[in-house]
Amino acid sequence: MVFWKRFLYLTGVINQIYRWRLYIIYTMKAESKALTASENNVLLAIAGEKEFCDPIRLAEETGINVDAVMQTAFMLAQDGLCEIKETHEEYYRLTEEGKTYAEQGLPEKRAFAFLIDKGHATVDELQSFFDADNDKESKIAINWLLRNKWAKIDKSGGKRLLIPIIAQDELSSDISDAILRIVNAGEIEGNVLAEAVTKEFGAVAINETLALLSSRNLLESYSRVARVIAITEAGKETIARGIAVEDEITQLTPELIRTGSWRARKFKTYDVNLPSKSVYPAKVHPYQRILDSMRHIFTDMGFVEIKGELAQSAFWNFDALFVPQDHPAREMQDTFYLARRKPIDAPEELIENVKQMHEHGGSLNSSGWGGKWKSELGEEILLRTHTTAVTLKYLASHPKPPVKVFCIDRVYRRETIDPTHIPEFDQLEGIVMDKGVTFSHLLGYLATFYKKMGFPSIRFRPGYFPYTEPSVEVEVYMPERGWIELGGAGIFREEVTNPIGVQYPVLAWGLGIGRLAMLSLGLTDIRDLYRSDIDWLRRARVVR
Ligand code: FA5
Repeated sequence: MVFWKRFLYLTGVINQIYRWRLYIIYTMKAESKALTASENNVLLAIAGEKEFCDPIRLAEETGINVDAVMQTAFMLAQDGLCEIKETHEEYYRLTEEGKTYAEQGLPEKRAFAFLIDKGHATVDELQSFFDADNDKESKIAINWLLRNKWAKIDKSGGKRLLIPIIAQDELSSDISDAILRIVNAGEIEGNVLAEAVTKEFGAVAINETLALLSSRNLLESYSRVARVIAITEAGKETIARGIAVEDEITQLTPELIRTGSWRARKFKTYDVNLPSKSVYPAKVHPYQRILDSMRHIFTDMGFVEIKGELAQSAFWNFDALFVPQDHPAREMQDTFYLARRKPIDAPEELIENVKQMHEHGGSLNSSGWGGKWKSELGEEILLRTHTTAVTLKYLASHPKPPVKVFCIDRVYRRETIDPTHIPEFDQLEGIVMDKGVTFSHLLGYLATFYKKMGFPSIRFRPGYFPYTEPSVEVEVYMPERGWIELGGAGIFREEVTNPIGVQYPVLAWGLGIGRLAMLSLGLTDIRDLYRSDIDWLRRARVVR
């Protein structure tokens, strides 16, 4: 009994001692954590510097490349052995056009010197001064001469005469040429650029000129991260204690696998959270991705995609859709017409039906639009103003139910350009024709589509289109912008379906894709979709 008591007491003590040993070994190991050869190398180099130092300097000292130095420094910083400070610096470089002007001078400056030299010049003379065959530069020059109020146009003598309105020496404080020249020497950091300009012109503000040159697409700015590194107290202590260097494998070789020696070796771990060099792999354009997802949504709902001609007859674009021949949308100022006509591309009987429908409502209980329908107006060729022309033409050649098709394509309108209007844009058109389809089905299709596109809040407002009854306008809600109109929809009137031989209800919609894409990509200007700004493209996410 006594023996067993002693035995248990002793094992308890041994156990306790063993635990202490583990504890002692563990804490000692944690305090003098082994470093890899390169960590050791970099830490010693950092310790050799009096203050924060540049990774390029450390690379020179250690013989390790800069990226590897930074990577190693991040590892050391994670263990608290060094500290890394980051600053973001603005850099500038010239575009191709900027480089041209840096060498030749800005067009408006050259034009101004020419005007001062001659006293005045006609627009044609100025054009010949630049390039008689290409008026791009002379147009830029005139635009900026007038905008800067350096010259004015005088039309009194029957000719458009450009006359300088300031003296040559008033331009001596203009720093735009100098900025282009300085940046042309190579990419340059903002403060260095400001210093160089100040040296030539004295203390001047350069930000406004930089913004102007950027908006003219002559100059690009981009941000760079600068990092500096310094040793910490913990780093100094580690060095003082003596560093245990441990060899880590960074690359697995066939040799290591074949011999099995990898089992006894330590591998360098990856830390995916460490900052790394940005790479910009090729990816599908964000706008194209949106078009593709729209296609998927409709094909998933059982629709088939169709295509149609870009140049349509006015007959299919307007008349067959029961748009009256004196409708304002048909005017030259709204529609791009081609300078030719063609016989209407539809069977004679169908043309006759449309004519009857316009003149007196055909065989329907409708009065039509009255007056005389002129086939020559239907023969005009135009760039389609909506994709409804495409679905309607398809319907006319497929009058038997069911029809469930969609079309994603470019349309053209003479528009004043602004952040939500452009003259070339894309529409998503769709129709469903079948026995028993109703207005609720139409609203259901649209609500489903917008929900799948990431717009759960939508509303329908009563609308008007000459070819649908009832008609609605579809709006989506954006928290920071309110309700935005994205498309039109309705059920085709019998005045449209009867002449083409369709006997069942047709649900139809035409949605603006550009506006939807703009909202879904967080843009505020529809034109940005087509500008392909390289920084924006790089930043655009592939997965939302
Ligand atoms: C139409 O084009 C009708 N054809 C839609 C339709 C089809 C109604 C079938 C009924 C049945 P609207 O002109 O409103 O409608 O244009 C539809 C959408 O295209 C607009 O809501 C808008 O999102 C977009 N859109 C119109 N003009 C422009 C433009 N200049 N730039 C960009 N998007 C535009």
